[in-house]
Amino acid sequence: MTTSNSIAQIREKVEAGERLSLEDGLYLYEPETPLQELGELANLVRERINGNRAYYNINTHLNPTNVCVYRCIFCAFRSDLRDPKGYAMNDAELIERGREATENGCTEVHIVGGLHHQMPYEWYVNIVKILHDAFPDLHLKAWTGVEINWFEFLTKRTPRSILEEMIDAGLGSMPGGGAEIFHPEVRDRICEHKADARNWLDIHRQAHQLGLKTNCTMLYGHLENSFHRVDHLIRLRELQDETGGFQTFIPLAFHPDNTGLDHLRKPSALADLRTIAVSRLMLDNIPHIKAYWIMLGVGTAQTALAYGADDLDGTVRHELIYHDAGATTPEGMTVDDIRKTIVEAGREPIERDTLYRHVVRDERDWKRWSAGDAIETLVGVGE
Ligand code: V47
Repeated sequence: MTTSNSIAQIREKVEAGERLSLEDGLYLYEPETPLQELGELANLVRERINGNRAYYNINTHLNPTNVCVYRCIFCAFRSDLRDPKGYAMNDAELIERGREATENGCTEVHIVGGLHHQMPYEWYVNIVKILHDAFPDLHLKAWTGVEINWFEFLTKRTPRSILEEMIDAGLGSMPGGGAEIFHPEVRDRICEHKADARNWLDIHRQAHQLGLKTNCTMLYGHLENSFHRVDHLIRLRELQDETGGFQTFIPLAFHPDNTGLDHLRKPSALADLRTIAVSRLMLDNIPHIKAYWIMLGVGTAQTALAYGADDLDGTVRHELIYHDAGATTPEGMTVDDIRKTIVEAGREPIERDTLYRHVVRDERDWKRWSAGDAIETLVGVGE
């Protein structure tokens, strides 16, 4: 791999489909590297892989508890065990959320939460099992690598056997959270106690070997520098070379409110676009880059569709992690809103399920949900 020191050299590599090096990534992160041209290159790769399509899904978040043994410095969502803000859902509450999700046309429930001091491993298995048994058509995208690592601690079992049991219970795939920044210079300062890079990557490796698709993330805009970010991207790229199991990369912009880092400012829109574009160029083997509108704001996420992103995530209900940290975006978007956002960006809106199969449904359904009604009909999956 040769190293480039001009955008023209990087353009040549990108046009030839050549892989970018660590040094190329660092160059792209330099403030002097023109964002406009970087965006053009990322857009070229984006269109090569995903054409003019821009994906969204109809989904909801479910955070079964916010009580957490860990104290990650960037997290505003967690609660101490005895804090009045702490909660843990019971079975009836979980089922009610599943019912609400199906009534609103959701194809996916995104389940992550705290690592509760008192809940046994069986409590987490039961969450997947009762939702899957009651709503078998809902795809359950659940548990980050950090949670699986906690279950290892609770059970003294291997991640493989835990993942196998979760799959039997109804787990459909894994979200990408908990990756933060892999490099120990940063990880040890923001979340020293939880799963390290090796643990996180190994859990995703094993999930992929068991046939589960997973996502991956990077939390940026706190104590890290561009070397830590590019190093993070390359570690993900290496695992993807090995397994091919990552579907989507989601760069997560740090929101400082109510966190231990509230003296920091959240990344600017231009910094967000640069990270999206660098990610698209460095991660040449991960098919999708998600501009998570909840975190970026609708305007930046919409712009990101021209800077390498091809997915906006979903309609999203009940998001807490970002809203506790000061996100001012709405707590959900209607299908109508999300489709208009995509069309306005000159892209073709495609509803997908969690595994990126196209969902074909009657337009009247989502028009009705957009007007706030519940529905009865549902979903066919096409290619
Ligand atoms: O791991 C926590 C991040 C992640 C803050 O896989 C914060 O499709 C910013 O991973 N400011 C959880 N970020 C969310 C996540 C995710 C989101 C959307 C889609 C998918 C997917 C995954 O949120 C955590 C952490 O990296 N986070 N606190 C904060 N104050």
